[in-house]
Amino acid sequence: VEASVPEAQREAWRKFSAKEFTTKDQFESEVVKHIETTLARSLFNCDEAAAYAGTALAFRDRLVIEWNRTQQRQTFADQKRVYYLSLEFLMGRALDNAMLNVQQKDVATAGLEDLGFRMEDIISQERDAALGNGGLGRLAACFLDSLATLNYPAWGYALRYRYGIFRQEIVDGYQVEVPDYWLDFNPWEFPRHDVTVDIQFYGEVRKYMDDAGKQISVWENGEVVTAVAYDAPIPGYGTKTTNNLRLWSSKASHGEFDFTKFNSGEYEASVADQQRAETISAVLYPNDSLDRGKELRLKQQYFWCAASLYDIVRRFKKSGKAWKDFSNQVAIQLNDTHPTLAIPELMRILIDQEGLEWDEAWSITQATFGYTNHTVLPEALEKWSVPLVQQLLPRHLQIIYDINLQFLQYVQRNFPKEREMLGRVSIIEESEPKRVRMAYLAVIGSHKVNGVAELHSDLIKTTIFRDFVKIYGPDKFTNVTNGITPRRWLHQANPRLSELIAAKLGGYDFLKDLNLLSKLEAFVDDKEFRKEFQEIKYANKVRLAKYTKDVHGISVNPNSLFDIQVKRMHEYKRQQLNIFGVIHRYLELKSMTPDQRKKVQPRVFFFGGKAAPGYWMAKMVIHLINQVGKVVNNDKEIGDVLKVVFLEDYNVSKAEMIVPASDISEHISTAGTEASGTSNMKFVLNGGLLIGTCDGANIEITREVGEDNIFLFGNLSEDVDDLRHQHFYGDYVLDPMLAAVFASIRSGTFGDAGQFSALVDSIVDHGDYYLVSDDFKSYVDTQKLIDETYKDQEVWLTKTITAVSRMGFFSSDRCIDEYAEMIWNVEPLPPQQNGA
Ligand code: 8GP
Repeated sequence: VEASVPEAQREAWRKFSAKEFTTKDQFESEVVKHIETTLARSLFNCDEAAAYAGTALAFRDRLVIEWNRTQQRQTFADQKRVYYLSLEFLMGRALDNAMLNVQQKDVATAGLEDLGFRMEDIISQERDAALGNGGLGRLAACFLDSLATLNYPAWGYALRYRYGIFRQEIVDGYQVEVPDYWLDFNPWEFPRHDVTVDIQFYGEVRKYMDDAGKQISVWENGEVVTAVAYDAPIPGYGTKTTNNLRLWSSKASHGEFDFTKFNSGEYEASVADQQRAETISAVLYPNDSLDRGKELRLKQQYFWCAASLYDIVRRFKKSGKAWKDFSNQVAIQLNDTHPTLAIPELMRILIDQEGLEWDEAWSITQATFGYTNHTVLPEALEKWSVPLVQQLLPRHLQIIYDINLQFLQYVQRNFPKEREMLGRVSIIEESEPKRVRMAYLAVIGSHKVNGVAELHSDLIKTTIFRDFVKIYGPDKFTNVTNGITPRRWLHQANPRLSELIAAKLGGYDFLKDLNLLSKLEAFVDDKEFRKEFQEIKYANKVRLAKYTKDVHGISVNPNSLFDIQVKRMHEYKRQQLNIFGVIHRYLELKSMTPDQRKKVQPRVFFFGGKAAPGYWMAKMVIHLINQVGKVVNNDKEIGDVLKVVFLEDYNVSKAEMIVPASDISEHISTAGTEASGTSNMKFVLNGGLLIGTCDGANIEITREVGEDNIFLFGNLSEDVDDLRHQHFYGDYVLDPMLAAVFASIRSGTFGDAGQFSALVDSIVDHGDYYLVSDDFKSYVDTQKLIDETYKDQEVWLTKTITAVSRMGFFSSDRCIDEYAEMIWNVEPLPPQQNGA
């Protein structure tokens, strides 16, 4: 590696090299310097926003020092790196995380107090980086935290959306979407105007024979858009390793706008190109599990894949190694099928630009990629129309056809008697128009395919990828059960619980080795510990109750059982089952005498989550929840016994407040539909119990915490097909309690019944695809059991403490070690003691 400063002058550099603050005074001096100079403010006009900015910049400087060192170290060490390609990184806020990971929050808290500010107020000034929809994006964010914490040389690659996931407002009980422009002030990103890549679209492919008689393909005459890199530092916890998240932003390739057109009076045309280019990275698609096949989305995917691969290849080529070493230096993980175009793109680079033969290029490609599947829902599986791909990426379509040809020939040779299989496994679906099945391309182009929880990984092998298991053998398919970072989801979200655990275990090692939590079980009968544990839960509930009052104007009693379901709104996640259960409870309460009602366990049902803007049914459920809340919360007869709250605009930073406040949280998807779930893990880790179906990671959570410490209900995934069949042939009876719920909705108890008819009809008349009726009784009975159990607070407390102590398995650190060993074959690169 070439250094730009000659040896003789380096002494001066070393002497004046930036240093990290370690004391309160140094911190304050950094903050004040930034407020006075970077922001041009003073003590006379420093509001909380400015104090946040100063604090963030002080910490940013600190991160940058280690970030630079980490990148140098990784370049010198020249060992294999991981590249995590994800269209979504749902990061949330960065400041609190940075302070805790570099272990300087206490210093900063004291420093800010000196300067006249409260840490809480400063933290809450930051906007969430909401570059994701839900689970998949948040998982990617947890993985970055674990990769850095475990010292793996790793980069994330994504798009720098100008608008993240929309902000949700509830107006008259309906969801309204508001754009999330989050880049007004973002101290965490570094524009790299010198790191750009020109990305081509459209055009055509010219083929010719070169002098040696080899066929050459040239992709030419397209439109070019420039990708500009923006980098963000990702600090590990308790390590100096600070990795990089690179986000690509799109801009017109010829700079600002077309002056020739401008000068000749075509003002609008002169900026049109520029705007078209910038549109590519403008907005995150807000569908959490529906593929709409829009051209702009395909453009985003290619733009991001091509820029990232160019970057990765450029870095590899600097090392001067031979191509056969590529997959020893580079592991690329495809987070769902969104980055699948990286497969034909790498083939194009290797063949068209680097002149490799097909077979060698293909074996490098397969050895480089791994693919993670996050869903079996058919509507979520990406399929791009062939004419669209032909037009936008003509050379890639040829390569995809070539990959398919080779693959189908292989299948034919090995399974000569199974001719129907060819049509089933072809990358090209013979529909009208024909479509490219991206999941198949991802499976074929990767050396490992993984699901995200045991049940899910088994299901993909017997459903969507069944033929591929036969073709490649079972070893290509594996499982890595999801996890969460205990730094954000325990230490940051629930500092008092983290502190209590540290006090019992003799330090914070458990944040790096979550299995140490098992030692907590020894304190399950410790009176003092139990008391503190319970006090912390209560304080967290008080905080959520206060928020509910301040923001939504609804008073809730923190002594009630807090029941929470927060996640994207989707029929398969069955928020409708929950709200129907609430209505059933309300009807029961109404039929009781006041004395009987007094004996009922008071409960607050909290809901939160966004619906995709075009997902009508999900929006209907939001509306029903709000309508039920309106009726129930204002019913004097009911009082505190039942409350219903819809928490507006659920996001990562709100989750940090909501999760620690649960007694029960709901993870009640139709069995076989939720690949894993990750909030289930967060809730248990924070001392809440689950009500859930036998689905996704709920099953493994049950195995870890024990059947006594979770409330399972409902039909099993192996019975789902039969039950659906029975619905289809009218061979079933609607659950009578549910029928009563529907009667009350239809009678107008919750407002104009017409608006909910589609929701009710989907269950009564249209096959009840998500089996709400089949699971209703079991759900209601289990909720009763929860009420009974909760009445004995000592029993409840024992369950929650026991469950927390058994959650070690669900750290995302465990996931990353599994990926590293089974899929990537990479080693950590810890910083040296001397800081080099
Ligand atoms: C989610 C799965 O639904 C969830 O079960 C799982 O825990 C999570 O991924 C992480 O593995 N899937 C998505 O969030 C998803 O498919 N999002 C689409 C927007 C791409």
